[in-house]
Amino acid sequence: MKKIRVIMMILFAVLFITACGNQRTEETPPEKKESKEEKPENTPVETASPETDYEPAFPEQTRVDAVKTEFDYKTRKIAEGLNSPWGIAALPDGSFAITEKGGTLRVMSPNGELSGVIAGFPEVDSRGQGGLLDVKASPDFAESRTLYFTFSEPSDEGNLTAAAKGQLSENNTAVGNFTVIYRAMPYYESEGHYGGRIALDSDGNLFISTGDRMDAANRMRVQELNNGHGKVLHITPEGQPAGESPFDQEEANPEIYSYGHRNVQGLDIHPETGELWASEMGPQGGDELNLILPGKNYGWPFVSYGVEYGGAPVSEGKTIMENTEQPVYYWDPVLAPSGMTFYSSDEIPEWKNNLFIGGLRSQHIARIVLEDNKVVGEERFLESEGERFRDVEMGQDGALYAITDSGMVYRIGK
Ligand SMILES: [Ca+2]
Repeated sequence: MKKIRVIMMILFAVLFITACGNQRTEETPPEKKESKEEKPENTPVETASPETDYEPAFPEQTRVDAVKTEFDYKTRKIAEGLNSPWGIAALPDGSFAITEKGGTLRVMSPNGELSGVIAGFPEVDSRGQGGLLDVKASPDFAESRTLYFTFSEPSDEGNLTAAAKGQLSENNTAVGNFTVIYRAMPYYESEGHYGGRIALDSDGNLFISTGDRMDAANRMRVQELNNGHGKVLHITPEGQPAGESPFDQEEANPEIYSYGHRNVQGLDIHPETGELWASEMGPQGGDELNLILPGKNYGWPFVSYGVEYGGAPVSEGKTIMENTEQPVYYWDPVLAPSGMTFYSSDEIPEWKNNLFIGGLRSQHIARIVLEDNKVVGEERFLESEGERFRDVEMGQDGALYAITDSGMVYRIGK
């Protein structure tokens, strides 16, 4: 009996202390905390109402449970003053090449020191969403100094997404031998939806994304295989088709790898499976994460989880259609996903093979945890900074480096 009384007293004491604790939290206004502490597990990171009534095709396709990084990582701003940076590429010595939309390049040292402005590129059409876009280092960069670029190329007949290569001088002051290797024909007069991301496969060939060029009048081109709009293209360093066409059609351009894309702004290869993944800007709602397989149709403009700006349905308002691929994941409201990278380092083990995607409108970096090609967790980084994250890259040191439209570089890592 005595024992039971003691246990009862301890229980009362615990209850009393807990109640006092609760009282205190109710009275004290909640502190502004980083989102990683705010969001409990087993609820999605997204709490805003969706912009559409569409239902996902499978439960893990949107608003999966939040996850929280346990590792004690640090975030800091390491550089500022870039002029509308668009693409950041890790170089083998730990430094980075960073494009500026207006048509210039900078090199940043591992600790954030910026080189002078590297000019001398051909004219780019930097109106609207155009400009000098992505940059990637060739696998043999240490010897060849070759960088690949995408840019919006102007002409009398409109503009287009072009891919090029050039050699960065040893002293990081110039890019020589600048050569256009591919043009996503035809020219079209528009200031938007260029796509423009580059990913390199294990053979050193390039995947290049292109967009639908923004006008509804041009949209159907993305469903046709005789042009370069709204595609993922697969080309050699010389700009030739890389391998056999996945399409059994005479009229299909042999460099087309996949089609039916609205505006792919992020591309990277999964470090273990070697498969290509893409982030794609949707309209209002319906931003997509896609696993890109050769010869597949990603549905735009027939299917979308978003609606037109203003709320009208896209095409017939369908989210599922035969012979089109479902996104692995979608965001509604939009993330406005831009550049992205898989995390392949051992430095922060719990991030291994996770995807980090820069968000423009959402103003955060999304961490996406994948298992068997399904999304099983989402986390937000740098949510309180109020920045549009244009591209994310993993450095040689296993930290993440993100560029913002306002010209800053953030480092997230040990
Ligand atoms: Ca799609």
